[in-house]
Amino acid sequence: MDIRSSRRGFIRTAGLVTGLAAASPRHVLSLAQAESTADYTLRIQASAIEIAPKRIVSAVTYNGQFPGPLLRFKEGQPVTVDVFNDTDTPEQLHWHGQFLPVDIDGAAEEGTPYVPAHGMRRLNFTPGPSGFRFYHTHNRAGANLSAGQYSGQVGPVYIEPQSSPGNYDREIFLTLKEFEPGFSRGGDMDMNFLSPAARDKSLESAGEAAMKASLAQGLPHGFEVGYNAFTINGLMLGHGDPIRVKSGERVLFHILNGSATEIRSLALPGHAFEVVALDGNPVPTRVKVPVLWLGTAERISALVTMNHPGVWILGDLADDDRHHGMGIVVEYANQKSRAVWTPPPPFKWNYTRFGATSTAPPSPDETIDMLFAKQNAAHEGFNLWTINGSAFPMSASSVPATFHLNKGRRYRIRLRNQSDDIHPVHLHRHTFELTKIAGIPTAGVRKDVVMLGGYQEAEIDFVADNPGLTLFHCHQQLHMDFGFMALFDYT
Ligand SMILES: [Cu+2]
Repeated sequence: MDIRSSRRGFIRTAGLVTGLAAASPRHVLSLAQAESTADYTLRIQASAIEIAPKRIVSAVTYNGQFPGPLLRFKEGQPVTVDVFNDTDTPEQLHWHGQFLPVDIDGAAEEGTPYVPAHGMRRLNFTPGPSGFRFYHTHNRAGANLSAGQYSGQVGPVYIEPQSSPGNYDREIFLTLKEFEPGFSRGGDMDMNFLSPAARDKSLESAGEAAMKASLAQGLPHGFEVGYNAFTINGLMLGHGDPIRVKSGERVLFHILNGSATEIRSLALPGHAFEVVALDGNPVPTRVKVPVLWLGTAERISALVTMNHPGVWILGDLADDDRHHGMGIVVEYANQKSRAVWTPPPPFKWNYTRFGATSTAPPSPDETIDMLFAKQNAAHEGFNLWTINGSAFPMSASSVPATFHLNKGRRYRIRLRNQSDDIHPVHLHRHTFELTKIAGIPTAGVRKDVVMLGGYQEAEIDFVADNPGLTLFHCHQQLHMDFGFMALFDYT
């Protein structure tokens, strides 16, 4: 998927395609400009994607492929990206994990202009910070399971640092993503993988009481989303080429959870992942782990030394999801057996392992409290989500900011989860530092998404250094679309 080597060829090809599509003079003008200087061209279009032989799904994609093309930028070097929208729906393209101005960032709530239906936007910006980022649609989907991130609008970004990122033989990008979504009334999946596991008793009793009261009124459980097809780089396990490796090779995997709603895990039998970066940011302590866990929109960069020859399944721990496609074969040279899966040893995912061992974070100038709560099935059968008692309005009109920042100050957000769901919460246009996870202090792990466990607390710190409206939300599409969002502004 690395298109850097053929970038000129790629742009020429895109030019040919746009030439064919240019039906009106308005398009011809903008397309002529586009061909002259854009570094990359992305076309949002409805496409058929073959995720396994004769298993073809319809999805809105970037450039007709899933995932979208890998975009390689250089930190601090300005780029031009042309985004064409061939669909009937105005679109938002969000540059997840970058420090960009609001007119580029890609969120209507912040005021980014839409890429108009059958129109285009030319984006000029300076990429950063370096590391593994991604781009995806920021449209609301609501009850429409072909919209928003349920579609195929996800692609990786790698921003090369000004200094060398380290020693490995090659890089492989993997995007994890489900297709064929459907609604269910199922209860929540038991995901007991986070450590520390300590639950806050007051959050738990309040959340349980609210759920009991709702069920006592005769309401069913709110809708959840499930999937029939699971893919890595758009292919179900067993289809497409395996990852071919040689004994002794050091492979740097850049793994993106591109799911709209799901938390994913990965293991490679007989191998360890040395985690070098979380959400694209180098970790203070590199740790070897047998399993990776990624909430929606999280990224992990991990080195694997290929020292266990055979043919293996790099796959999700959930048997059902793996059997429905969530995996990819890793094949050593001169090995031709059937791909083998063996479950990894019991393991809990703990962000604080990757933290700094001897330093403490600076004290914040101010602390912001956020309490997250669920109103079961309260909105046309969907769960409604509130932050400090308020659900973000679902209207298209602009909404005033709830939280106010002063430039240069360091803020701590105390996240408290009064529900039993795990929420991968995301802050736009800034990086935050994890400072406490379920009561355990930590420092030095810098991220833009963090999974907040059911009935748990966490603290994240950030410096207000990028003025403009800034969106905060749960990255689970079903949660963000039904209230779980808030805006920060700068005063
Ligand atoms: Cu959530």
